[in-house]
Formats: sequence, C-alpha cells, structure tokens
Amino acid sequence: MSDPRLPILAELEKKILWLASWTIHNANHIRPNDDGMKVGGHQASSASLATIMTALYMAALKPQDRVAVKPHASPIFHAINYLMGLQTREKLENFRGYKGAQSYPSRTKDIDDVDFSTGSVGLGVAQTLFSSLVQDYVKAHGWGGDTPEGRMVALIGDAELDEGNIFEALMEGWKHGVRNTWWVIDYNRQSLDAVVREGLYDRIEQMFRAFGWDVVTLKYGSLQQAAFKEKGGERLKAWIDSCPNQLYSALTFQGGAAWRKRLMDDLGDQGPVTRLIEKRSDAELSALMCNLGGHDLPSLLEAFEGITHDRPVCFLAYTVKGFGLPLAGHKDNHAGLMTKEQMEGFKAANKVRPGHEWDLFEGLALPEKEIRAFLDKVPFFAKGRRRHSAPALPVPARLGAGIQATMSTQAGFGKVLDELAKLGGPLADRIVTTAPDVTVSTNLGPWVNRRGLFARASMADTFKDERIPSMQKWEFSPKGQHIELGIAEMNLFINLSALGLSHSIFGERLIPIGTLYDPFISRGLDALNYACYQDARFMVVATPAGVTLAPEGGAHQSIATPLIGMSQDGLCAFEPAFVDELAVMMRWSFEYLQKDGEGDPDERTWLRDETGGSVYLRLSTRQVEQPKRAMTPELERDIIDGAYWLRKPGPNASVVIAYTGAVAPEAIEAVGLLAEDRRDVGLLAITSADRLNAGWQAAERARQRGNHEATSHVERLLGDLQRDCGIVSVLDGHPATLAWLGSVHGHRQKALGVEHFGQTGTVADLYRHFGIDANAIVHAANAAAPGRPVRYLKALP
Ligand SMILES: Cc1ncc(C[n+]2csc(CCOP(=O)(O)OP(=O)(O)O)c2C)c(N)n1
Ligand SMILES: [Mg+2]
Repeated sequence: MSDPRLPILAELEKKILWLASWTIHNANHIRPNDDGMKVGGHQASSASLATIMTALYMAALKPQDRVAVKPHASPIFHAINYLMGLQTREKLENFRGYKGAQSYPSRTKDIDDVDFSTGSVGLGVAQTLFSSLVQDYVKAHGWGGDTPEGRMVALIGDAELDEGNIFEALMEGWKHGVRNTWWVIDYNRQSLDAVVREGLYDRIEQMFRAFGWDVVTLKYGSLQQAAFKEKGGERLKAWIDSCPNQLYSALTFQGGAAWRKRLMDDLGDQGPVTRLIEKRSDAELSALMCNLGGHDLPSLLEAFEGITHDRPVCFLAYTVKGFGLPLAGHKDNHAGLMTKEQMEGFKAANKVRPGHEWDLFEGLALPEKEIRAFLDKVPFFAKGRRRHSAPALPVPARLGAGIQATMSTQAGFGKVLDELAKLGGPLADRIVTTAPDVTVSTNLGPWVNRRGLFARASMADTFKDERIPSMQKWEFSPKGQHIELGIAEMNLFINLSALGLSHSIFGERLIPIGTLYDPFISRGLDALNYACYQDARFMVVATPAGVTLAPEGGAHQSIATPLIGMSQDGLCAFEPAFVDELAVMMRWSFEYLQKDGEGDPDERTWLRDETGGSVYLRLSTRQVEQPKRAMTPELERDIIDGAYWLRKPGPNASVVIAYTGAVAPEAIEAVGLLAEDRRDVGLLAITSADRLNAGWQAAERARQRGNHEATSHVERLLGDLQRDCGIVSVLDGHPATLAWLGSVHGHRQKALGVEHFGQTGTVADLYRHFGIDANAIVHAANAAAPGRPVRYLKALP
C-alpha cells in the first residue's frame, strides 16, 4: 500500500522549492554581475536538496535529531521554517540583506532553529560526527534525562567531500565508535566550477565502508525502477549506468526532446526500448530521466525510515543540481539565477498568482485544511524549539595553583587543573579535556591521572595491570573526563565546537578545555573560527609558544598567534607571564565561558563581557622565577582587564617598558639596567593585548557616538605619562601585537618582537638573535626616549 503521506509531501516539496526559489529571485542583495544582472544565491544547489530535505524535515526526522545543512541550501532551510511559522516573510524578503535571513544557515544570526551553522564547506559535516560523540559523552555520564538519542545528520555536497577535514573526522569517529550519525550526500555530480570526476561514487562507498559505515545508495527513483521492469527496461538501466556525468547533466539541462533524440540514437531498436521511449511525452521522458533516488520521496522515506540501528550511515543520494528549474544540470548553474521570463514560467507552473508569492497554500492541489493538519503534526517540529540552555556552574572564588619559586605557565596550567580535580565539585565534574595526541606534553597528565579517559566501553591500562612503572594512568571508562584525539588539529577544534555547544544542543553544560602546541592553531584555524562563529564555548590552551620553545626547533615556533588571539572574534586571548596571573585568568574564564547575557559594556573597560565567549591561553614552557606577592582584588581585576604596572612609572618617566608573556625576565632586567640612568622607568605587564586593545577601540567608538567620558583601561594606564615619554613593547610574537600602544595617547614607541622563522638554539641565543633580550630592549628605550644615552649597551648583533 502506498504511503498516505506521499501526496502531501509531494505538494510540500513543490512549495518548498517554490519558496526557496522565490526568496532568491526576489532578494535585492544578490551580487550583480558585470552586465548588471543578478547572479548567485544558489538556486541550483538549493533545488538539488529540495526533495531530500522535504523527506527529512517533514517526515523522517525526530525532535531530538540535529542537522547541519549544506551552506548553499540555506534558502530551502529557511523556506521549510517559513512554512512551519518559524521564519518571517520580512526576513526572507531581506534574504542576504542587513539582518535578513542568512545566505548560509547561522546559529547566531538566523532566527529559525539552525542546529549547526555551516558556510566553510566540510566543517558542518564533521561537527555532526563530533556532536554525536558529545551526545555519547553526555549520556555515559548519566546526564540528559530520558531524552532519546538523536541522529546527527549532515547534508553534504558531493564536492564538499574534497575537504580533508571530513576524512580526518571519519578516522576519529571510527576510533571512538561513532554512532547515530547520518551523512546524506547530495550526489549531483556538480561542484561550483564543474562536473565531478566519473566513478566518484565508488570511491565514496569504499571509503565509508572502510571506516565501518553502512552505505545506502539511492540511485534510481521509483519511476525509473518501474520503467526498468518494462520490456526493454534493462537496456535503459544499462544506458543510465554507463552514461558519463557530463552528458547526463547536459541532457538534463536540454530536456525531454534532447533525451529522446539521444536515447533513440543510442538505444532505438524498433522494438521494446523504442516503445518504452515513444510511449512517453517529452515531459514524461524528462521526468523519468531526472527521477533519481534523491528526488524520489518514496525511496527517500523508505531509506531514512528503514534505519532501525544506531550505526553510522552514509546515504549516497543521486540528485540533479537545479532540479525542477530551468537551470537543471547546466555546468555553470552554481551562480545561475532564473531570468525574469523563466521565473514567470515557473510561477505559472506552480499556479502562483502575482502578489501571492508568499502565500503558504497558494497553488497547492490539496485543501489548506488538510495540509495545515499535516504540518501541525510534523514530528521534527512537534516539541517546539530545539535550542536548550543549562544553568551556569558555580566557580570557586580562587583556584589553587601550587606555585613554586620557579616554574612555567604550562606547568602552572597542569597544576591548576590537578588541584581542581582533587578539589572536586560541580565545575570539576563538568570539565572535559581533549587534546590531539599532546595530552602529556601539554601538562594534562595529572588531570587525566585523576579523572581518566573517556570511552563508552571501559578499557584497562595494560601497563598498570602488568605493574610496569609509568607516570601516566591510561584508563578508559564511560566516566572518564578526557577525550583523547588523534593528531589532527581540525578535529580538536571541531570537537571543542561540539563540546562547547552541549548546553544548547543537549541541555547539559560542559566546560571543554583543549590543548595543543601554539603553532598548530594555524592548522585548525578555520575550524577554530567556525567554532567561534557558532558561539561554542571552550578554553583552548596553546603551549609551548613562540621562539621560547627554543631547542625544539624552528618548525614549532609560532609568530602570528598573538595576532590571531587579538583578531579572532568570539575568542578572548590572554598570555600570562606568571602562574598567579594564570590562575586568575582561568577562574575568570570558567565564568566567562558560561555567560550569555546582554547589556551594555562595562564602563570601566568598555568590554562586553556579559555576552561571554571562548578563551585562548598562550602559555610557555620557560621556567621563570615567580613573584612573591599577595593577589589583591585590584591586581586580579587588572590582570583580567589586560594590564597592570609591575613597576609604576614616576611622574618624570622618560620611558616605559611594556611586555607580554615569557619575556618578563628580560623586561625586568632591562628596567633594572635603565634605572641606573633614567628616573622613574615604568614596567607595564600586559596580560591580554586582546582585551586591552578591544577596550580602547570600544571606548573610542563610544566617544564618537557622543559619550565623551568613555575611557578604557589602557587609556587610564598610559594617561599620566608625559607627552615625550617613550614606550618600548616586547613579546615573543609578532611586534604588531603591541605596536599600537603608542597611538593611545601619541607616545613615541619602539615595538620589539619576532618576525622571522626558524632559528634554533637556547632561549638566550634566540632572544638575542630576534632582538627581544634585555640589551635590545635597552637599545630601543634609548632610541624611543629623549635624554642622555644609557650605559650598559652592548652592540646589537
Ligand atoms: C572551505 C570553502 N571553500 C570554498 C567554498 C566555496 N564553495 C561554496 S559551494 C562550492 C561548491 C560545492 O559543490 P558541492 O559540494 O558539490 O555542492 P553543490 O553546489 O553541488 O550543491 C564551493 C567551492 C566554501 N564555501 N568553503
Ligand atoms: Mg555537487
């Protein structure tokens, strides 16, 4: 018996395709090409997924499922939500415009429930896999109540599979026994520029099977399956199977008459095949040839609803790019838009009267009442919004760090976590750490020893059982709190992205902390940006950093990361010099990660901390003598605001030294040397160039808007310096990070830092080589500040 939902679903599919196409056509914000014509908007890419998304959203999905939609199918997504009353006409009319519906589904900017943002192809795909692992993590820890397990679904373009991060994710998923993950490949055999290689399906299939996935191929729609059963049908099937992608696309574009000519030329036998072809009109023949599995509702429903296990599944769904539109199949259709005339024809075909383009039930063959009744019961939307929240966990007033006379910030990080693990409590229990094969070398070892590694099934540590002495316990259990990853940094950031959305996706708060070597931030940078873009909340701890890791060699040195820390939206960057600062930063961060408030910026800093965000800590392995000091509330506040005077300049200061991070001893030494010849030299400890700069920018904007009183932290700090006082800034990173300090009040500045790759040697060798040692600082001070030359200058190398 035929599925009673099919007639309504077919109507809805038509409506969804219409609304998406109209949204694009109607939008004023599509970029004009050189002829002044509008292009772009992804009409063809959207159409390709219209049937699949209808089957999923309107029938197969459950409320607990979550979806990452191929970025350029956003108009279909918005159309579905509009149909369900979750998107507004106003936003669709303003598609791609200021505050309109987004070109690519966006969790933060769209009003409809985008489960996972997409845009940079490949990342949303991997996000579903990691989100599924997070679901396992949450369930294994006994959280999440009795909500059934959801399927994490990605709708993927076939050319999207070129992105390497997808394969990295597959490998990681295999290691962790990923479940409940569905990847639906929109196999339209077209990318942006071209038609994809022949035989790609075969590679895809073998690859997924190699990683333990089920593969369901949806190649022939039900019309085709029926035709194959007719006399001569076998030969038609053989022809389809051997038809090159380019030709299939070209004929699809040309339509029924072209199909007829080509099929008759190739297959005409004046017998059964000829009859099979001839008994169909051009339109019917075209419909038959475009009736691929991915455009066949009965096949799609059967495939999706037939899955009763939790193994990961790849659906390889054959589709037509531009399905149902005059652009169908044309290799240049990626940015193609229907002409006015084509749109008029499409409108007429959909029985939409002028002025009724946005009417939900316009032109549909079934009664509105019947369709409304169906929409009211669509399972996926039945439980209301899919966004959850979770209360913020309390954070202890102080974090212990077991500070020793001499230690590194990296060791301090390990210590803070170790103390937290020991202390226990709700925060410690919700922390989940993760690292790409650098757990031990980034000092997560003590934490992992106490809290264990996560796996759904327990695994003993054989070394321990065999009584072989080792510093590291490596025990896996469902209660473990560390997710060990392979080396791929992309996976680290997407895992952080998934963990950092747990409160919103699964309603359970996690505090994710990921560690990696600082230079490899660049390896995962797009995924980091992606995680921030969808407002995932996590702490990334990057260590070791800069050239200070000296003998480890040039390949592992990082130069640009402080600038990344400053410029990455959604990420607040700190670089401590001392462990007591780090403990303050981590404590503050645990609260900051959990905030999602609104409100005006703080008038002291001009930072908008109530909104919360993620945090990046750039740490070092350099052993540094720790200051013996009491942590006062004022000092705490200044550390978080981004800077404090380690030595306050006197009223006659001719120069101040501003430093960040591991070069603190050099800055302190330089100030000592300078003090012999200059009075009142100041030493500014910059704990966050990012926050200091952001506050300054924000205060400036506030002043431009008429708030003349607005003053930021850095403006106050430097406000008492005399007009001709010089500033020397220094850090183990790109000098531009701090080079703006002189512009705050117009002081002359010399900015020291690292600009070149790759020397190896001792810290002293390298600091001398790059000009960030005490001698270089003194030289720069001499050049920046008026007055007599300072003594103790050695020649610069
Ligand atoms: C990382 C990244 N690189 C490039 C692009 C630009 N881009 C958008 S869609 C596309 C082609 C996608 O082809 P496919 O995945 O087959 O989807 P289809 O257009 O066929 O629907 C490209 C190159 C992007 N969005 N992200
Ligand atoms: Mg494609």
